[in-house]
Amino acid sequence: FSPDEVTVIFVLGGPGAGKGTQCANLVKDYGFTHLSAGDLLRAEQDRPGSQFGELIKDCIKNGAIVPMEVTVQLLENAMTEAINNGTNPNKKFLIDGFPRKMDQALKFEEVVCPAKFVLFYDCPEEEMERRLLERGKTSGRSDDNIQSIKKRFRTFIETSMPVVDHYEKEGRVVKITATAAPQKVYEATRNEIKKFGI
Ligand code: UP5
Ligand code: MG
Repeated sequence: FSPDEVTVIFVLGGPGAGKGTQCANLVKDYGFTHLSAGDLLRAEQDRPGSQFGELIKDCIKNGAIVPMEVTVQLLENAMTEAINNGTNPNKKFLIDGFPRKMDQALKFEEVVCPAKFVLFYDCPEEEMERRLLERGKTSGRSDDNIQSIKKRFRTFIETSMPVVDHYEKEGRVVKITATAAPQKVYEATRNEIKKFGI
């Protein structure tokens, strides 16, 4: 596909900020295809014969970032598939939880396409921690435990916030406070993206 026929919005925010929850809402009302980088990595980790299984497993448990080549390729494949199988005739994508390191951001916008803007869900750590520990009771995610959560927070502050700051300087960030109930956060999201003609 060519970069000018697709619309990409990056959806960023700390672990447990509510990226996946809000993307699900946006899919229903706007016909986006939702691609969560974390979900794609978890699927690749479990794919029999994957050469990256162990690496991904290790990174996720430790809240570390998987080398960008792996993630960019998974995203590009998923975009191509959604376009080719006809599930996404509008070629509109929400890329959730990516880019979370500067090298990924530059690479993706160079080799795949630039993002229209960045939705950034801002949530205090104590609230994210509460949500993740609650979800951890049933999620089965290897990183929903207090040790992994602390590591994820650290990676977010040290490595991923600089990406948000980079886009902020370019005037491409739509910041949404993510502490209220999901429906309230969604209303705020709708109001903000309206300004971009979406
Ligand atoms: N919840 C949601 N919104 C709420 C609200 N407003 N009020 C109260 N509760 C709310 O929500 C989390 C929980 O909170 C849920 O139980 C939800 O019901 C509740 P969710 O919508 O799932 O939040 P989200 O921000 O999507 O949280 P997630 O845990 O998915 O965030 P992460 O960014 O940590 O996870 P991700 O899957 O993106 O990445 C996992 C790992 O993969 C990374 O740590 C990293 O190791 C690896 N990775 C890479 O290496 N590279 C990448 O590019 C991407 C990921
Ligand atoms: Mg998520």
